[in-house]
Amino acid sequence: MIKEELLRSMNEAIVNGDRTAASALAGEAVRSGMDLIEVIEKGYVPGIQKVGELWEQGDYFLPELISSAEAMKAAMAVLEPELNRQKIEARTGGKVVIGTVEGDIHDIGKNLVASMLQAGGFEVFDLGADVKLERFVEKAEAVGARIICLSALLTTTMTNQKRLIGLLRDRGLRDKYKVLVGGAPASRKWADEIGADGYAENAVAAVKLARTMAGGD
Ligand code: B12
Repeated sequence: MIKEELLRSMNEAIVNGDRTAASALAGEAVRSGMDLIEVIEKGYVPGIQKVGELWEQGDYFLPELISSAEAMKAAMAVLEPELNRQKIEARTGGKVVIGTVEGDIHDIGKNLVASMLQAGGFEVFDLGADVKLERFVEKAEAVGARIICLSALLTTTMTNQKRLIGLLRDRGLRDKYKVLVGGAPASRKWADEIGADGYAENAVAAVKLARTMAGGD
């Protein structure tokens, strides 16, 4: 299959919630030596974005969303080991603790950011989704991370990004960590408002931002 066709098929596999096709196409991309960042950003991510639009228009319901989310995970399960193997840039950027905040189970975007950070040379400690705020701090302290990445997809849970910053401040740890926030409802304005160190709108931008943070102040 030519590249454009492959990217389009990836997109469709996610929209159709077809796990088998999603992972088979990912396998094909790996075998043919495609740029896997491009595969994720131009093949799979537009698919899940389209699913979001269909849900917003009332054309998709929860079962479709779940199938699409699973198809996305199936593709990432194939791509991730290869991304890690390639270590897109073999320089270690330091340690990052990442998770989706308490009360929020959305993890597709967070997983993408974690994979890209890992591929970008960071040592990533992924706490998963619906993570208690305490755990972010405990883990960061335990492993000696410099960066904490908080994902939130709900307007009701994004306030936990703010609470985490408050928690660090209360413990006298605020200056020890760079706190990066993201997820659909977050924005640069929100990051400024809550005193976060940075915001990025997608996984590629998140890696760039983390590099800047790791490199200096
Ligand atoms: C898939 C999906 C689900 C799946 C999640 C599966 C999974 N394992 O993640 C399921 C079906 C389980 C689900 C459940 C729910 N969902 Co939902 N879901 C979505 C949907 C369609 C797509 C989200 C997604 O994966 N996007 C694709 C990824 C790639 O994008 P992303 O997450 O934004 O991540 C990118 C960037 O934001 C950024 N990023 C992400 N995290 C971070 C972190 C950092 C530090 C940085 C720098 C960057 C960064 O990089 C990522 C990669 O490029 C959105 C619609 C939408 N427009 O977002 C609704 C949406 C988020 N869900 C919504 C709702 C309401 C719910 C439910 C409450 C529904 C219900 N009634 O039960 C539950 C939530 C339960 C809970 N407690 O969490 C609403 C939220 C509304 C709001 N304003 O709060 C949305 C917006 C849909 C809508 N318009 O109504 N959902």
